[in-house]
Amino acid sequence: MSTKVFDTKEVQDLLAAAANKNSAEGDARAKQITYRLLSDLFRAIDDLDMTPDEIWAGVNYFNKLGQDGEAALLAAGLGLEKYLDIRMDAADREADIHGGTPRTIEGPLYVAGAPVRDGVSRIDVNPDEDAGPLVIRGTVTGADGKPVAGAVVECWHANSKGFYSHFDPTGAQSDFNLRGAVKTGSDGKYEFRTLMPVGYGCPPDGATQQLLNALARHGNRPAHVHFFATSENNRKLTTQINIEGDPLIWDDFAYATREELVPHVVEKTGGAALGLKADAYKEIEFNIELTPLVQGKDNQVVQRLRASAAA
Ligand code: MBD
Ligand code: FE
Repeated sequence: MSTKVFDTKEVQDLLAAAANKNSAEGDARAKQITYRLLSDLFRAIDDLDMTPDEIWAGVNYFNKLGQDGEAALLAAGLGLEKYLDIRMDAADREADIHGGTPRTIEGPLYVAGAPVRDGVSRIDVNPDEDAGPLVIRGTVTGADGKPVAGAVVECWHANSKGFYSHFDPTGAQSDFNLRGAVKTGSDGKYEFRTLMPVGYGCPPDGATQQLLNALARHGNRPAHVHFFATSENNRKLTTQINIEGDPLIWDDFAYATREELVPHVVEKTGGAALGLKADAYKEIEFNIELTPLVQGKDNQVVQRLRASAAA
């Protein structure tokens, strides 16, 4: 069908009515966004001559996406979450904010409420035969290069099957396994004693993987560890590191890799004295440089629905 109806009065009136554009009531921002997104969709339907069958397939896809609880997973997989990072990076440059450890996406699997320890936390609660011991440690510094005392570094990552506690379909993990929080002392140092993660893969029967299949894309991430770093006088940092050597580092379905976020993995011995499960272990030094508040405010605190639990 080559007929175009988008620009007709009938369609334009329909859009305005659907978004209640000409009323003073309602949430002005919700109306603005609804009107714009619906307009863009209507225009795309016309331009691409989308069929009713395609539209209903799409509508039903949203139902499955919700049933599967995967809307935030799809947001990561379609680059929407990365796009927000690109915009925040650009906003920082525009505000002349430079330096600091680069941000990268939070992803959908954070759980609030991990117990906060002083300086060091051992976070492998459950044994994991296939995972070797890993120490991740570093110093939190401010823009002045000095250690930040009282910073809270949180981390969370997958086990050797690529599953996260609280979201593990096998039910094998205890609450807060491989999730922790450490408060820095005056030296700014933090340390997590844990086990080496393996990369995540989207649920094979889920809505996200279904769309990725249609696009001939995979739904896998390289092995990685997530971080939040918060402190009173700096902006919150949301970031991740990748495990050096993972073949998917530059083929992440969620586009979270950044060159500065692939620290070296160093082979060490002396794990027994640290209480690790083997004497030989791997160590990653990941120093975290925070950026100052903007006019006294942290403009990096993102509100989104997050799981939480009591430790
Ligand atoms: C993850 O572990 C993750 O970090 C992202 C972004 C998406 C899915 C699973
Ligand atoms: Fe993750």
